[in-house]
Parts: sequence; C-alpha cells; structure tokens
Amino acid sequence: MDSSDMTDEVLQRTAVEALRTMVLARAFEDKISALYRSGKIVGGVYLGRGQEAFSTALAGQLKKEEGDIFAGLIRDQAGRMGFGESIDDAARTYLGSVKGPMRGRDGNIHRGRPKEGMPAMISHLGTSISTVNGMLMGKRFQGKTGMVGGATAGDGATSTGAFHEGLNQAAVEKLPLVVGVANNQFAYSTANDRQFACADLVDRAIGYGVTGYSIDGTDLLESIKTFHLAIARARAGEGPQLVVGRLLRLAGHGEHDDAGYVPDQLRAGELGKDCIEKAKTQLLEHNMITGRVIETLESEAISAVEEAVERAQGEPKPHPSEDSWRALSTHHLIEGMS
Ligand SMILES: Cc1ncc(C[n+]2csc(CCOP(=O)(O)OP(=O)(O)O)c2C)c(N)n1
Repeated sequence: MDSSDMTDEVLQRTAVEALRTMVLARAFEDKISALYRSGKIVGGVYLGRGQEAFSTALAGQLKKEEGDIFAGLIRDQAGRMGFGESIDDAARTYLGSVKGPMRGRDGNIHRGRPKEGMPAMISHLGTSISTVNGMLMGKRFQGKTGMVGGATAGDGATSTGAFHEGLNQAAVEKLPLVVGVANNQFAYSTANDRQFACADLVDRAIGYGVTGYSIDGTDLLESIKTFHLAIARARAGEGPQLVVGRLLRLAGHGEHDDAGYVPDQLRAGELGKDCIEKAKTQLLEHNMITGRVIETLESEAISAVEEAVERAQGEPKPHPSEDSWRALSTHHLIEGMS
C-alpha cells in the first residue's frame, strides 16, 4: 500500500476541499483575533495560522459518518472544520452563546461533540492520545471495526509522560490511531533544541514500534498524500501511525504573545511560508483549481464567518440561575443534550 493508491481525481477533490477548509478556518480565526483585540472575547485566543494544511490533511480525510474520531488541539481550527465542525459551533463557543455545543459554559477552544467523534479538547498536553485510545477501545469492545482515530500534538506535547504512555499503549494494543505532530519549532517560547535531543521527532516512532513519517507540514499535497497513506494503513489494521510535520506557527502562542522569540531568519525561511499561499500556487500549477474558484472560496468564507458571528452575538448567554450548570462531562453531553 502506498500513497499512489490515491487517484489524481481523489487527490484533486481532497486538495480543493482542504483549501476551502483552510481558507474558512483562516477567515474565522482572523475574525476571532479582531474580536479579541476589541475586547469582545472572554479568555485566551490561540490560532492555528500556518498550520492549516497539516491539520486538515489529517482531519479532513477522516470520516466521521463512519465512526472515525478526531481530537484536535489549539492549532486545529482547520482540522475541526475539515472533520465537520460547523462555524456556528465555533463562533457560539467563543462568544458564550447558550446555543453552542458547550452551552456557553466552557472556554473558546474547549469544545467538542463526543457523540459525533470529536472529544472536547483537554489542555493537559499529550492527554488527547489516551482519550482517543479509550474511544477506540470502547468501539473495539462493542465489536465495531474499520474506524480510525486521529489525534494531534505539538512538539512540546511529545515530551510529556501522557504522550509516551498513550502512544505506547496504542502500539501495544495495535490501535487504529494516527497522530499528527505539528512541529512548529516552539513550545510557547522554548525552541526545539531545548525540548529534545533526537534529530527528528519521527525518530521516536521506532522506539514505540509504530510507523513514522517526516514531512514538510506547510506543503498541502505532501501532507494529504502522507495522511492518506497513514489513515489507510491504520484502517487496515497496521497499528498506530506517527506523522511529524515541520512548520512554523505564524502567530504568537496566543494572541497575547508577540512571538518576539522567533528568529527573523526562521520566519524568512521555507518553514515561514504561509501554507495557504503555498497551496494556492500548488493547486494552480497542477491545474487542480482556477483563480476564479479561489476568489469564490475566499469571499464565501468571509460571508459565512460574518453571518455566523453575527448570529452568535445575537444569542443569549447562559442564565446564572435558570440554566443547568452541571458539568458537561456527564453522560448528558455524550448523549448529545443540547
Ligand atoms: C502537561 C502540561 N504542561 C504544561 C502546559 C502549559 N502549556 C500550554 S500550551 C504549552 C506549549 C505547547 O507547545 P506545543 O506542544 O509545541 O504546542 P504549540 O502550542 O506549539 O502548538 C504549554 C507548555 C499544559 N497545558 N500541559
């Protein structure tokens, strides 16, 4: 099995859909950033700018209707949308609307729809691996087969005990897990050379006994082909797959951070290239898309974001005494209580 199993037609369809998702995620995050700067968002705002290609190349190729799972992190707006999260779900959570999936009670990025295969994000780095393991094992115990679980981690998350335990457990259990490690060179302000001593994080794959891939995470087509192969192998029972993408976050750790610790040389180099601009050029060169379609994707994304934000802004916040403040981690969330 190799990535050439992907026909030109499927590659083109996947790439155009991925670009649509990337453009939508960027438009949404640009809007959220502007709202944050004008004091309209409570809590922190963390963006995935520069990581959209890698994120959606994984999640956009998972099939939630077939029982797949995706556990994204703070840089995975594009992945969430690629997996099927609506702009309304995202906008309502940032703006505290009671109509959002967390009913306006949980912060910004801590949202999900577990019943639909998307667990709410846990901040503790590395823990999403064991969350997905548990969901996959649960399905296994129910006799369900054929699904894949995707999880993401930053370079910093790979140094936690939770990451190690999760990946080790997935390898021992031969779970159909695909982990996308977005190596954006920094864990907050700590650079790679202060985080780990191996040459490439993919070197760890052999220690866990899992298949590893090291790719340019700013390259959409390379990311799609690699995740296509990794997902197919996981689905075919070949066990966990670890994909490490080299990239750079084109934002601060959060919108409160000016990322002054990122050297200009790194920003000016290959990793500092904007994956969306790169994808547009790539798709145009391969005759997969026209300039006109790109313009349409962009204008549709801006309108859809404006409409969703306006809707969420007009909706009520949770009522302090009349609404239930029961924790959303109960079975009510799992069962899809709105
Ligand atoms: C176990 C744990 N330790 C520390 C933190 C605080 N923290 C939040 S984000 C972050 C940096 C994460 O870096 P990385 O995993 O590379 O992801 P990135 O933010 O670069 O996408 C840290 C240290 C945490 N959330 N969990």
